[in-house]
Amino acid sequence: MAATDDRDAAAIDSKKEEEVIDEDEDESDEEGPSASAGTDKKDKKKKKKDSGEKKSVEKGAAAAKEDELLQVLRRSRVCEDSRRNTDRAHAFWDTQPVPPMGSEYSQNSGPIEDVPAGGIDDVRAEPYTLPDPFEWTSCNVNDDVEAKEIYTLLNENYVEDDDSMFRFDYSIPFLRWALTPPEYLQRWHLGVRVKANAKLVGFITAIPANMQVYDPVVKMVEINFLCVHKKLRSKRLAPVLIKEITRRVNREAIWQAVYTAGVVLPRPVSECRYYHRSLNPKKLIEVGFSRLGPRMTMARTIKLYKLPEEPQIQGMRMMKAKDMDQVFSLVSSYLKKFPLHPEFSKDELAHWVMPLDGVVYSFVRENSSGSITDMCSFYSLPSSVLRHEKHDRLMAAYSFWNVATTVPIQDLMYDALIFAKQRDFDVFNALNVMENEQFLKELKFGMGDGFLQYYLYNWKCPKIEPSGIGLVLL
Ligand code: MYA
Repeated sequence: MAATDDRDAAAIDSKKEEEVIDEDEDESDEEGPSASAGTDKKDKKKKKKDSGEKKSVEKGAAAAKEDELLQVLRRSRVCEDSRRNTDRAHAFWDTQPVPPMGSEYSQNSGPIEDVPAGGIDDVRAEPYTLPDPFEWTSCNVNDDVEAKEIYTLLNENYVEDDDSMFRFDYSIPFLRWALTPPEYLQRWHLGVRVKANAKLVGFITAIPANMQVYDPVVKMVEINFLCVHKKLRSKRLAPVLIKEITRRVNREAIWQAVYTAGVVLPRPVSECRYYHRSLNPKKLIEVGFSRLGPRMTMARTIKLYKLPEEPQIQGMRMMKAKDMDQVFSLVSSYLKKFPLHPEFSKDELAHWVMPLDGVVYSFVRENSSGSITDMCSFYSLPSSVLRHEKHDRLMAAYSFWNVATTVPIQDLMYDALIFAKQRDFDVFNALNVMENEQFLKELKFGMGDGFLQYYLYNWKCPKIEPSGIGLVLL
């Protein structure tokens, strides 16, 4: 967090650096004219290419095959491997203020590293050094062209399931919403571009958030959307992105962060699981998201997951702006019972829960005297279905903020499923966080194979059970 030297930051050894440059040139060739600014190295490369074309085609084919195989091996089971192999060394993470993997959970809470004596003046002022072909950029998600660049990078390179059947497909309106809560900073939407052609190949973001962890409320950031282009993987670019975002956050006198990941790193504060409720079982089975159960026919499966057309609780309706004051008191007081939860301002909560078509959906129960007594919400995060002849998108709703005070939470979430089905979602996903265990079984959620680890940066505290997590990151 505080000043470290540059060699450490760009921990890309010279051999690796060359590989990155080569990759970049391959990349540039693909990208057309702006990339053709000739260098000596490139000219030599071209001559070599012409003279041994046939040989290199054969070699190329072999290399491509090898590459393909490597891709298959590399992509396979990243999350599962990381869970099985928890005592491996972490060249980067072992240098960071996070608890080591096998260590006891701390019984008290507090920072792992103190704020440097000189405060932000002790935080280096200049960005970390990237390998030569690359440069930093602060992305403007409100600009249509830049938003599309972020969208494309993520759409083609972001999180996949362990079997590479699905990849998150965050929409542009969703990315705008996720990255622009009150007091967001554009310089925390950090990108890496190839200098030669300006292609965006790396990304990581921070947004501000006040988090209560056990007792203290700590000013933190939420880190999300860490992504390195597939062609630049395993070259230690991710640690440089993480260090640079840490520097930019530290420069604003913020020293803690919260983030989630499917992979196991040093060291989760909580380990949660995904559960899935089929809304469109036929499509889910067709795309391989779920399987037909033993002794089940398609017709019986469809019947099993059938839902009423309309919500069942009297007074349930879509949330409106005029509900905001009451929703704020409802959600703020509810979240207090969880050892880890955000402390929202009213503006922040309004940003996160006011309905935005295609992005976030919120519903409230209004009683006969006009009081809002219950609320539920979910956000829309489709996935691309990879290499499928019939379907290319899976519409997934993700459980967000839910508070039941006058009905059992099972009833409230039953209505959430109905609202999601009405809007053509194929599946409703929920983590086993907050009080979700109370409705998962009864509402026919199936346990997924995905885990989600919650992490705190530069904060030690006792381990938190999933039911103590009052936070959903996007
Ligand atoms: S989670 C979503 C992460 N993104 C994806 O899974 C998308 C698809 N994958 C990729 O784009 C790449 O594989 C990524 C790694 C970019 C993930 N979180 O460059 P490398 C460590 C943290 O050679 P690559 C999300 O967005 C890995 O253990 N570290 O690897 C939250 C190794 O370190 P070590 C990760 O595969 C992000 C090193 O990186 C992750 O080319 C929170 C290898 O680097 C991961 N998900 O690129 C970030 N995956 O040797 C932390 C791998 O030590 C924020 N690694 O094991 C920390 C707080 C910062 C702010 C603090 C402010 C105070």
